[in-house]
Amino acid sequence: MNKQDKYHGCLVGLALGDALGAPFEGGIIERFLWKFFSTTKTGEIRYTDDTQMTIDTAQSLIAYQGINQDALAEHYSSSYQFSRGYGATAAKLLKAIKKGQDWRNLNTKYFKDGSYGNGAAMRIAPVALFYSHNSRLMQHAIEQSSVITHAHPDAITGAKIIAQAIVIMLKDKQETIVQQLIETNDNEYKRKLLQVKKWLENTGKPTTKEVAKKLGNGIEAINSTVTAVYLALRFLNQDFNELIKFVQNLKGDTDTIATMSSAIWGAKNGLKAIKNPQLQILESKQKIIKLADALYYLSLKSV
Ligand code: AR6
Ligand code: MG
Repeated sequence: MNKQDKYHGCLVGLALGDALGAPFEGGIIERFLWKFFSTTKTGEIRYTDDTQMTIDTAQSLIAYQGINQDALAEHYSSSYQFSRGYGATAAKLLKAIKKGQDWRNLNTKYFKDGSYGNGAAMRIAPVALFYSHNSRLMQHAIEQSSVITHAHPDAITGAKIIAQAIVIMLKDKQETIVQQLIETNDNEYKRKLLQVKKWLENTGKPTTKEVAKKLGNGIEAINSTVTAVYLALRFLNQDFNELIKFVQNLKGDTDTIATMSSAIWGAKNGLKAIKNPQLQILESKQKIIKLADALYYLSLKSV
């Protein structure tokens, strides 16, 4: 499989999953509100904060050849737009940075231990792509990029799980992925990963309700990152659209679960495997492909 196509599949898959999951997110109010923001003026399907922050992460990584925390904080805040559907606390924090405050004074201001939302995990794919050949540097970069908005250990662990899953998908041997994740995690994350192992080993297919109940479908990293890993693995050898259909029916934080699971699925199968008519009308598709290209070439430097 062409490695560069896997990079395309990861980032473009992520954006497409986000745009396709967004209309199904949350309750009646969120779904109603998204109708006003779901397309661009030229009729493309719009992505949410997940993809915007992923693009920000990629651009900053490319510009600085690594994580420059202050520049990244600045980048995240200058891209903030209400219409992308940012998490409530993340929105407050980014607006405060825009007004000139230091992220170091904000990331534990609203919650003592920081946010445990899935906002760090949803934007982590470029870090995985950039550092795919150096796990030690990747772990450090994940911590540095996450802590700007998500200081809580659960949020950082969730980002590490998604990044690790993407890196494994870029390589040839994926059979041991769940075992590797189980070995590198503990507590509630480990418990959920053991559930994933059990489900993948049995032939039974849990329903959306069972998945939401056992793994979660919420905005918290602990209730969405393992879910995304499970769904990416369950649908890994199936059509991309089957994965999306399942996530759309999962309820809860559908756009972010679709974002994270699509990034993992795309890193395994590549962009050429994504057969969905909406791909032709995805906002900023060419720009995202170019970012994936730049990350691909930069990652080769560190081999
Ligand atoms: N204690 C209590 N509540 C918390 C805590 C905490 N430590 N951390 C987070 N929350 P936020 P995100 C609650 O704002 O993670 C969007 O749709 C709190 O109600 O950091 O960037 C994104 O696309 C807080 O407002 O956002 C994601 O799908 C909320 O969790 C999703 O929202 C979200 O945390 C989360 O994005
Ligand atoms: Mg979201």
